[in-house]
Amino acid sequence: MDKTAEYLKRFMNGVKKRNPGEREFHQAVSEVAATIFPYIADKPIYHKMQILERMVEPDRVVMFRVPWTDDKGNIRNQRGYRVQFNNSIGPYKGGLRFHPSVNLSVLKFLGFEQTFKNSLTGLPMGGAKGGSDFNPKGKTDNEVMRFCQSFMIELHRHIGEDTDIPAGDIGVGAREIGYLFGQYKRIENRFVGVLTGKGMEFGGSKIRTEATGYGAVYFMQNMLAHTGDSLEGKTVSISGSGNVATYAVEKINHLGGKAVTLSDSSGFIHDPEGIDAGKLAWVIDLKNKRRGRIGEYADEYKSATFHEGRPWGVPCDIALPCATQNEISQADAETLLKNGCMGVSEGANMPTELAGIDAFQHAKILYAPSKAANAGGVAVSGLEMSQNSARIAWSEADLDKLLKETMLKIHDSCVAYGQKKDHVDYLAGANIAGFIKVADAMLSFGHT
Ligand code: NDP
Ligand code: 2IT
Repeated sequence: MDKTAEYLKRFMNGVKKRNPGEREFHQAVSEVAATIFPYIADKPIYHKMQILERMVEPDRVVMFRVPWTDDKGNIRNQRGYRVQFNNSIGPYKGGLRFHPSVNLSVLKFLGFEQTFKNSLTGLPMGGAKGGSDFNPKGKTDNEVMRFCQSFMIELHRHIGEDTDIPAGDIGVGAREIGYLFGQYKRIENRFVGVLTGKGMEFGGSKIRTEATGYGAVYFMQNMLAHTGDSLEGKTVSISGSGNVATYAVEKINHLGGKAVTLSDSSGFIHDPEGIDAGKLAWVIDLKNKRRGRIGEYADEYKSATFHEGRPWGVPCDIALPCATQNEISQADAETLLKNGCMGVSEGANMPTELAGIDAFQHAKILYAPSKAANAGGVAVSGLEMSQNSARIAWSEADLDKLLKETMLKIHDSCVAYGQKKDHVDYLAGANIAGFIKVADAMLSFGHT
């Protein structure tokens, strides 16, 4: 084993020992460390100052009880979290996830990834993530409101417009952000941009709702353009049917591709005729208002069929995983490749298992890791913060232009650090480009 491989192995053993049982966190660190160790092999200052060792330790983890009362009058208890991972380049920034699968490992992987992602955007934002094991599914609006209010009673002491600015993620959309913001404002008696993803009436930004899905498609468009290709006429398989997935479909349609799948935790629909604007509006209403299951699409549109499982067996040119972590296994990746998939842009965070990533990398397809591909969401969150601080509101056209420019800049940073002899390694490029800014800021601070 060479020296770099040996350091990497020792480092990962240490991470596993210090964070027992945190499978998702180990996975995220391992993916990053495998590309950073070779990069810093000839840069002793990063070793001497223990930069990577310090980067894998969150600045702070807050865990708290969230009691709330359901509509029947029963007292219920959830666990709330905020993982403030790294504020070297700006205030903590990252979403809140409400899902029964939320635990410390999941939020630490998300906060760690967020630190690199936010660095890639070029904006001054540190990394954080939070949330709860609360399940909004099947709850009434009043129950969700009472939960959000109780969650904010504790969270408010740890956040602030220059300290930590949460936003949405799985299970936290416009409704939840409204309840959370209303409670913060009431407790603090201050109207500030402490959350992003706000409604337009109270300081939200144009394009923020669309930004993650649009950005993941812009990133794919940039990778294709780099090889002289485009999205025109491409068949695209998409997972999820929430915020990221639906706006990815919209942008695929704008750019001449054909989106043929959507999914949720009950299964996926396949519509070979394509999910056009009318069908998409129906899905958005189903998910945001009626809060139904994706299978209902196949009852409404006879061109579609519903299936259990994930959509990766449907032949496609491009795959956009936009649901959740580890939704593409090694076997799924091999199926995609066998069916001719030439590009993957990760709308979700860490949707591909490590062995699946290896399969994509080995095949040298256009593979965009989540921290680069889905950075458009937090980038527009950063622009929402700027607008709030300046008390102004930019136009949709200006913000879409800034989003496009940001995704192109991130693409070009990945190329700058990931160019290999005959292809671009976007994974290494994203990790190294994200690492440098945070690491160099940490060097400036000494051992803080
Ligand atoms: P939403 O809550 O709007 O939608 C989530 C979608 O994924 C739903 O269709 C949901 O199905 C599905 N899903 C969630 N968990 C699972 C699971 N365990 N198995 C199968 N399907 C699942 O979330 P978002 O669209 O906001 O987030 C999707 C992904 O994108 C996440 O990985 C998130 O971290 C990432 N992301 C989000 C950003 C944002 O701005 N919102 C920014 C960057 C990344 P069901 O309803 O059945 O649970
Ligand atoms: O994973 C993510 O980047 C998000 N959920 C968005 C974070 C944000 O602060 O907008």
